[in-house]
Amino acid sequence: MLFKADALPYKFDALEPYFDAKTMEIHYEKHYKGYISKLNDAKAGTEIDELESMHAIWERYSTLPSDLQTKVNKFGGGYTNHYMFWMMLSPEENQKPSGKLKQSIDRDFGSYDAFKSEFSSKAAGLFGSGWAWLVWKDGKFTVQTTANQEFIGRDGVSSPYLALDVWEHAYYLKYQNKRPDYIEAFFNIINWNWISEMFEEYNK
Ligand code: MN3
Repeated sequence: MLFKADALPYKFDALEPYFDAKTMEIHYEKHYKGYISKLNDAKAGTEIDELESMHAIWERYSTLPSDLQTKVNKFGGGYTNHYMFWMMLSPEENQKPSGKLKQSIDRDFGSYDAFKSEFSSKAAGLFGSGWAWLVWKDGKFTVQTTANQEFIGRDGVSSPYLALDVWEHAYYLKYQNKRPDYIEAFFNIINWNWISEMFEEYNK
């Protein structure tokens, strides 16, 4: 059972000028596909080789031998995180959370702007490579970060509703060392319409 890259729901240049086409192309073609190929190699011949989704692999994660866990964490995390990241971006600019999602963000952070400020500062402050997340757990939103490709939902109880890749490969061509500028740009192209629908669906 070989995993394949999911098609991007927009073109590489669709997120310009916020995310440039060259970065999107390298990120998708080289980094994202690289994680999938390494995951396929890592799971070949193991107990998870016949599982048909990352969801099924994460459900088994805690029972796996530690060397396989390490590989799933790196490459399965790279696959899962990037898939979420692609889906949470949209060429339709300047969307905002709506419905239950907006209500919950307002309740847990005070306002959208307060949420954005906390998310941006934690993403900017993350040392080295990793991800920043808006996470729903036990009926409450928080902002969390993870190192390298660790998937925040690996514990089975944390549900990510926003994912931001803060590895340098995600922004260095356009933004060089200015990670805060990349984070600010990201907030223009978040697919809040889809995220709001997803939140509504999972919290009926
Ligand atoms: Mn990346």
